[in-house]
Amino acid sequence: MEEVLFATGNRHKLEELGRVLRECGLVPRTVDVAKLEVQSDDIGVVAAYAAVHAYSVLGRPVLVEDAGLFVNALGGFPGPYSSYVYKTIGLNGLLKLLEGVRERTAVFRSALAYAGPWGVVVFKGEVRGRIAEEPRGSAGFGFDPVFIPEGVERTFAEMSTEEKNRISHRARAARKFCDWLRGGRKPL
Ligand code: ITT
Repeated sequence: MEEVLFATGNRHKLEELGRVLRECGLVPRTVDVAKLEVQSDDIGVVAAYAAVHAYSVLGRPVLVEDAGLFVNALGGFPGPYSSYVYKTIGLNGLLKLLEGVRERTAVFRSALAYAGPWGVVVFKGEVRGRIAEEPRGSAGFGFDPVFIPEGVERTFAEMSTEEKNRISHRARAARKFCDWLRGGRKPL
């Protein structure tokens, strides 16, 4: 198993990503680097800048993920601001914004950026679903209790990490990263 640095302060992300990366022979090790957060509607841009910045600080190849929940009836809000919105108005605040709204479709998106001497590459994953009427389940983190992926009746917070990883935005982005590595397109 080879180590890959992952700059995150979120242990749930580490756990979810770790399970996928192990399948391609990698173990993520967290590093503590302040995340440079540029403003953009595109989480791929946010992740890319943050990864390049982390690489410039560490001098070693590093992964950074930016993720968010995009609610269609709210024009994509909270999207790139998901972390802040979760910390401020939280799940109940989001549910309040959707009170009486029947069109509850949403997309979870992940952008995984890998920066190194080659520059930066970005892998994206997404999962479509809808926002539940009330929070359900205690697994996972963040908006998991209110997100019901398409084709399932349970929220992400009612699933094991393994189940979530079969379909999640993060796991999908991580598998693309693994495919890229398997293609031999990187010098670790
Ligand atoms: P980093 O240190 O990696 O930046 P973070 O939690 O601040 O950790 P982001 O900036 O990418 O991460 O914020 C994304 C927010 O979107 C996160 O805090 C959650 O509230 C939400 N989110 C993203 N992916 C999620 C998931 O799989 N399940 C639940 N909520 C998620």
